[in-house]
Amino acid sequence: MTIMAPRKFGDSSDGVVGGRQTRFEGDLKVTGAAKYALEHPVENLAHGVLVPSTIPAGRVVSVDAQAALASPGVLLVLTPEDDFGMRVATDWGGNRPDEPYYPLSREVRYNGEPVAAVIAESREQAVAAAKLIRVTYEEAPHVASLDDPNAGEGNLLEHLSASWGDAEAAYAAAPVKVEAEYKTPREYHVAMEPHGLTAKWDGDQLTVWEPSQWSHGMARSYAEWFGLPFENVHLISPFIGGGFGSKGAALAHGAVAAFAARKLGRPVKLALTRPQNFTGYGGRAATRQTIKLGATKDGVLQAIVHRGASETSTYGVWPEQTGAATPIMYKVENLSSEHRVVPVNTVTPGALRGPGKNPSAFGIETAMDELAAQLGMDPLELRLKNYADRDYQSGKPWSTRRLREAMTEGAEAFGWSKRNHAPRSMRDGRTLIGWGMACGTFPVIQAPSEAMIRILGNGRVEVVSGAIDMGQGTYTILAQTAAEIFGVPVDQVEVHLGDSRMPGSAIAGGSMLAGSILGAVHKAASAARDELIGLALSEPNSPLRDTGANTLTFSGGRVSVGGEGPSLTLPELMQSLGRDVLEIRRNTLPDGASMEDQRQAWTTMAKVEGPTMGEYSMHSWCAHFAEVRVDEDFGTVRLSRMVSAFDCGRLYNPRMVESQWRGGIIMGIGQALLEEGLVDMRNGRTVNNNVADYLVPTNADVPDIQVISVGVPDYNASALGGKGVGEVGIVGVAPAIANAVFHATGKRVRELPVTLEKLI
Ligand code: MCN
Ligand code: MOS
Repeated sequence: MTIMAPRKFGDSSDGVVGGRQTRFEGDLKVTGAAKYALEHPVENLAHGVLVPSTIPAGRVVSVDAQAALASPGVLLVLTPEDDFGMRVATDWGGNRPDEPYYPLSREVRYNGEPVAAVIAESREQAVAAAKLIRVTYEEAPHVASLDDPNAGEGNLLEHLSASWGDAEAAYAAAPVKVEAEYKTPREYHVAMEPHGLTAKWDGDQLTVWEPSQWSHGMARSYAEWFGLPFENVHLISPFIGGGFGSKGAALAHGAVAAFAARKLGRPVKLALTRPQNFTGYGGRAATRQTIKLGATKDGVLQAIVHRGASETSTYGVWPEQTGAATPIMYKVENLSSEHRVVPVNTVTPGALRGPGKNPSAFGIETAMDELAAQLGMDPLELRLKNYADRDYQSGKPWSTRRLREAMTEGAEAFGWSKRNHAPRSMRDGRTLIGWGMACGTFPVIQAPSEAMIRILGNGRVEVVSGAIDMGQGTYTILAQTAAEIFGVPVDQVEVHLGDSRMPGSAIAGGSMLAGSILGAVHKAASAARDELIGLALSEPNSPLRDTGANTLTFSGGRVSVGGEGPSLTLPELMQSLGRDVLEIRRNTLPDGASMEDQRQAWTTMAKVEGPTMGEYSMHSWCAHFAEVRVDEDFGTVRLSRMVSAFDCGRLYNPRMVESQWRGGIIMGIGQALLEEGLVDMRNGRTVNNNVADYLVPTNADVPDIQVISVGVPDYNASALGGKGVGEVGIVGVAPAIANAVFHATGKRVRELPVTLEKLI
């Protein structure tokens, strides 16, 4: 499908990098023309549904499928008995065990794990038949959650520990101390578009229409499962209805659908039900952490001691790093931070917007508020007093850190100076008013990417990349970049994304895509422009040939010598050059990178670089200011105002960025006040596994949110000077709101979400 620019363009100055161009694919989405994975029309479809386990631990003894097989329309029932002939694949590439893979497991490791699947002529028939499947289990003892008395202390992850100075001794000697435990529950992505796919085989070629945050990485996993060359898998994902971390990897239901399609010789569509979305991919792990802060009487931090833990599954390790933000927020000479993972009977938890940094910020940013309260000090002043002049963990200087500006400009816009710092000091009748603040951060992650630019004879400029737009604005910023380089309006650009057969790209994850892919598109487009200039100045039929110029200007849709003399539109230039198409492909790997380097770069995480790989320590930063209104009698909390200031470097499109920040903040509101996966301790099931009972913020829960940019371009962070935007918005929101609730009520809630029963 061709992705066209919106019909309305706003200002022409919007169509360049840094402009406020409206969403490029917006028309297609609001008119329904955009096709999401499960809407893709495929002939002769069969429909699959999963049968989830109903016990949390044990094994499948037998599956009685007789009644299901006799049910109308049923084509196939799959059970752990089947010989799948598949091999284990990896999520991120790298070494994998040479072992068979059973997407339907005989071992049951969590409640909801798929143990059978039914494929039928229609979805309704498959659903009806699935209810007739009888599974006999041998149940084993289980550990339901982090709160289970049998959960234990878990396993220390050395590589996530940080330590310098002598934190325990400095804490013991500090005249002012705070110590507290903070907890966050399981949280879920609840993207509007649920998980699901259609898989179709043509001989040994597999096509998969599936929402994806990483077309190349997921295609590689499918190839690994079936022992195919990467090229044989074609994963198509032009539109995604939200991923938030849940759509970066190929999952068991994808394996079941692809296997069934091959076995039946028919395309198979398999959609997870909303409850199955809670177990198809893990949500954010529940965490707990203890923080001890030692300070002088005038509020100079002496020590931070941090001990954290998060849930993982019994078969995989996903650390939700409670110490991810702790070591880099403040200047401190003595720090010790440790993180443990505690295996329980859950699906392996996973990435959810701002993994690690998010619960980590809840800990350290609430603890700082507690310290400020104990000192009788303004929490803003406490933070400024302990401002980290460098990264004390890596010892490296910041590339850019405008957190001071974020704090002061955010405070100014919020009116923070009018705050009476005593708790319960502000009210409006029976409504207590509280003002709270907290900071947040997210690392700059970099990865190589590739892009292709095609200039057609009719003057249209095409940008082609396997990169993903799940709503962040990838289409828009790529169109702006190409429009700027060729000096054409955005409606002369087409963008093609979301396809594993297109040039390779960084994952739409870790807030790394924009910086990575823009670098590649900028490089390819600049190279294409240079090529055009060379041809225009040398080809015999080019009207620009005898100008004697050594370069040309692309502006206002025309190519000229610095705006003087003869000028041509792109179609005129292409015609004079006798060219129907000019195609240039470039990547951001070092020159001369081998094919193997390229394969690794696009299909694995091998070439991803963290925030301190180079000379500097690079991160996005933010400061949130929240106002809550708490009903004194009922304990209900309403967020009434929010001001957040960010340093994300240069903004490629402030309109998209503001939407990303607000989106992150809104998820943070949910985390602060509503979201909580409730585990039934008897059977390890997440009870509220649907969008009626798992509460996320609605419009009525979201007040006016003012967002402010204080960033400056950071050319260490990316080729065009931007830092990550997609995740930092959520980080620090929950502690800002919980700190506001403390200010309103005098009651400290250390366990999210802040619900009324915790206040009364
Ligand atoms: N941007 C910009 N200037 C910058 C950086 C980014 O204009 N300096 C804008 C661009 O519009 C870009 C967007 O912000 O498309 C996000 O860029 P970036 O921070 O690089 O993040 P990614 O493109 O890698 O997107 C992933 C990120 C993550 S990890 C999650 S989780 C998340 C998020 O984006 N999930 C989202 N934002 C989401 N937004 C929507 N609508 N849906 C999701 O599932
Ligand atoms: Mo985002 S949680 O890294 O997809």
